[in-house]
Amino acid sequence: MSKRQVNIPLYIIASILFGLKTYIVYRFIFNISLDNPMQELILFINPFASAFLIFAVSVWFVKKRQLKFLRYTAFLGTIILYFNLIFYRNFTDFITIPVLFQGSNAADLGSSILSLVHLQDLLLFADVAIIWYLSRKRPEDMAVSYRKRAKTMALSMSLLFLLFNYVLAEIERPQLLQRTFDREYLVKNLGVFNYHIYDIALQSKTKAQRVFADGTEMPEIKKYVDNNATSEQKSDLFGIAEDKNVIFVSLESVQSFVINNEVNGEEITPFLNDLIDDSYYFENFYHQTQQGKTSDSEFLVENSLYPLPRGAVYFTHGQNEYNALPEILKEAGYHSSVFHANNKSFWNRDVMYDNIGYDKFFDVDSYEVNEENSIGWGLKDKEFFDQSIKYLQGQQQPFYSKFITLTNHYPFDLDEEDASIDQYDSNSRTLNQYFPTVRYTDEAVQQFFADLKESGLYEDSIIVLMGDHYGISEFHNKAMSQYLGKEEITPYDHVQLQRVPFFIHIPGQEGGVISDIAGQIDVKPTLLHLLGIENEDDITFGTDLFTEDRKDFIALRDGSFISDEYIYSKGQCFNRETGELIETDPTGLDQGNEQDSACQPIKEKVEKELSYSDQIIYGDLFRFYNFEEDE
Ligand code: GP9
Ligand code: MN
Repeated sequence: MSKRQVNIPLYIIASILFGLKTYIVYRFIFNISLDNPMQELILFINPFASAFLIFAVSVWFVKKRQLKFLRYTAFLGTIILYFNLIFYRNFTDFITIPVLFQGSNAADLGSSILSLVHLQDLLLFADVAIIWYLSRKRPEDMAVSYRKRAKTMALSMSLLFLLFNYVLAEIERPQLLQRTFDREYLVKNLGVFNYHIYDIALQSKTKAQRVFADGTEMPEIKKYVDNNATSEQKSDLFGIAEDKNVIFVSLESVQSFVINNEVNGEEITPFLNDLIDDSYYFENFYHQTQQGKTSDSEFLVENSLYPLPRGAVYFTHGQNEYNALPEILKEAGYHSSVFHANNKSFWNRDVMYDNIGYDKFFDVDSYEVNEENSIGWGLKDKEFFDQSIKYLQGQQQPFYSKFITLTNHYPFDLDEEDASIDQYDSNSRTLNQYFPTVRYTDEAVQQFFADLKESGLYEDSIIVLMGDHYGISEFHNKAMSQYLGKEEITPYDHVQLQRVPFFIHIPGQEGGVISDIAGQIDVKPTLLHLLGIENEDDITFGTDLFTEDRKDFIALRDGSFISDEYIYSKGQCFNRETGELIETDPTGLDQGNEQDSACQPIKEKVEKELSYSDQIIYGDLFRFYNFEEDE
């Protein structure tokens, strides 16, 4: 071969080798689930995009430094990858900064570290060895000295490559970064290195907000909740379910409009409709979730605090101090658990559940999931309940167990054999598909009730069912108005569509339909009340739904609200009964009639309440508050 052969510069070789290695690790060592070809493609692209981004920086250095930079970044990158690998072998999760510095995890790793390190792991350093070798043996061929334009070109290429990766990821998972659903999704879509950068940025923001809080805000907030929310009154139902098991079922995306309603002349939820007859059923119960969707609804139920206006509080503030339902129940002798056949890191659940005192999380690894028994997001609900019963029976009693269903999740895919009713016919495929999937969930719950009875658990339990959030978004308003037989969906209708079913089924109790306004914020005080657990020092923004003396509004997370008389949304104030528009711009400033505004006084209370709740979370204020002070 002649001496004039074309040399491939080391930064390119390094990008290819390191990218390839990272891909192999993602694909074959991390158990990353790939649901479609697009995900496969993204997973293939991102290791190379990340590697090229870092290594291409080297072209800006002088030749000697260039090679040094490549050697050390390849080594450091491998170390980071390797630490994640070790962490993954133990926790089946990726490293997140706060968890890494959390004493218990580090200790856990420490004791088992030897079993997590394998001899063949040395292979992971093969590319580093090649890079070192080449840079030492053939420094002249390996380094480049580009002109400025070529350097800029290399940089632009690497950024373009990253952008391309990000755009594909956004197509695959809209709002990936804003919503932060799942560490695995982030790694899958952006790669482990970009994920770490994102995680560090997110955690720094959280930390910075927390630093300036000193607890002086607490007395004012405590006074507010004592006056407005936490009621000390006890209804006749106080303690009615004392020492009973609590089985809480979160109904994925089930909204109230399907209850006692039909599609193509068929009942949509026959089982739930019948269940109303021997349960407490709240027909004006609203979800109060935002971007954190299911996890926001869980947060509301566990804490009676509001989720955040942006992002998922489960992710951003999963390490805060809380006084959550499972912790309170533990004090009362309860064992608590969650059943959900999804990846445990989704919504950061593994971290959050641990923090708020759940004893056990039966995640996807506790279930047998295969092609036949899954659809859409995973295990079908009927299978899910079926496979859960044995675990439920094995638990120490009394228990608090939360079940999170999954099948009725957007885009509402369902196998033909599981559909008992026909789809709707409109321009929205989503709405059309929604009805048979809701019916499927209804049937799954019916079967669960039967299994509970058969297992003997039913009599000693109360069963609570709640829709987690809307399933049909505003995008489908046209189809929705067709279905509801309305000309259009007004902001008033939109608020009313945020109602989700809420049932409290106490075997042996007749129950009744309750029309008072209610929300997810009220679940925690209500359950504690039924279980007869006094919790006077708690700070909750909700109230027990069975007492007379209740706060007079339900705040939605976007600032809309529902009061006995009014519904307010997007600057418009409506009569709650008739839906008639009373005023726009309720500040009244335009008309100079501030005093007469119907919605303004409540709007101010709502804003205050949401801001108090946000302050607690951003400042991690509960670390300054002693929940057992007066006991
Ligand atoms: C994921 C499940 C669904 O585990 O809770 O999440 P969602 O998108 O409804 O928040
Ligand atoms: Mn959900």
